[in-house]
Amino acid sequence: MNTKPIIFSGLQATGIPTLGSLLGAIRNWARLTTDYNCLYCVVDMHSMTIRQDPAALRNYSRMALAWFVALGLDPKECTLYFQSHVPAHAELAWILNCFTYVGELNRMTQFKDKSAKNEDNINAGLYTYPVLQAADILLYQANLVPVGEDQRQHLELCRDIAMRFNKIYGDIFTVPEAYIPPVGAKIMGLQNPEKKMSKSETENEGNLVSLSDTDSDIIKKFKRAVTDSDNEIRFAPEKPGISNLLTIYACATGKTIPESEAYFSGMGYGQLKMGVGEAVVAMLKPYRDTYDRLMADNAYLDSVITQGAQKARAMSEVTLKNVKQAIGYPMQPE
Ligand code: AQP
Repeated sequence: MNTKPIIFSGLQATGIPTLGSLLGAIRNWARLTTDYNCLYCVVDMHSMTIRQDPAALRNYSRMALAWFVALGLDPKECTLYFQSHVPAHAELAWILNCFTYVGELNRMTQFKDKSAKNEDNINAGLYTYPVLQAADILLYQANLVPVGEDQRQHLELCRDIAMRFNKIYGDIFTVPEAYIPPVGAKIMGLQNPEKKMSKSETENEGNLVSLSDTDSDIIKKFKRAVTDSDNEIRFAPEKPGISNLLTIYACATGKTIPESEAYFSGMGYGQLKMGVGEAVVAMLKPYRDTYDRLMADNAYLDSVITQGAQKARAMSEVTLKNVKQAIGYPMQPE
């Protein structure tokens, strides 16, 4: 039996992952696989909160899973799976909906942001998204949830739901902690460094770096990145564009922010942008080669998907059974 502490995290299959999700989340996931029992999930059920083209959703889901493996998540060391392959997520989400207050959901900033972006489709799923996310995490008794800064509020809600439930029914759920990386927790857009880099932000293509961009696209996007007018390479809140470039450089090279500032000291913005672009291209190269190889190997990917679903189902059923018993559902016939 695996007695290591448990980690759960997920990624939406709404497009090709960005440099933001790589640096803010997936790269950290890979670092945690030796010390933790990790479950990493393509959260295709969450993707339904925004209208999806069925073929594209299926395709993006498979691509996301291939990226997981290419970015260093070894399916022998962790559980990689699709959320929709494990029905317990939806079953627990319904129950947790009944332990979540409308007032709490009204305060979620992501709901407000996403409703503003999708005025013609403000559906109930978008509203209760954080409850499904809580179910994702609590189902596996996760101790730690590595996420970007944008998910902090949802994690707090998940903890509140778990504590509320435990207070009524006893210690059913582990109350999870967020793991938010000290550097890279919020990679900002290259054109709008005041806002997080998001894969669905497609109006201005230069704003995001997608993991499948070509080397020359990446360099071009960095060359056009928004900076400021004082020509001083320094990490500071009043310099969001420069701070974002320094953060990306630090994450891509493994240097600290002060080391990155020192490296570019005395250089101009043009050299900074070029230096960051080249560092990102160099970092992505080996990952991309592996990704291409994996996408060509259907049999291998299918086996990862099947085994991941089996492992996740077995783990999820233990908690779900305890929950059903605790709340008073009639015993299931065997
Ligand atoms: N820009 C970012 N900086 C740091 N971390 C990020 N994450 C996402 N973008 C950044 C983290 O990556 C994990 C997976 O996120 P996701 O793709 O499931 O969902 P998201 O946060 O909604 O990402 P997007 O790109 O903004 O998706 P759309 O556009 O579909 O809404 C999470 O841990 C997230 O914090």
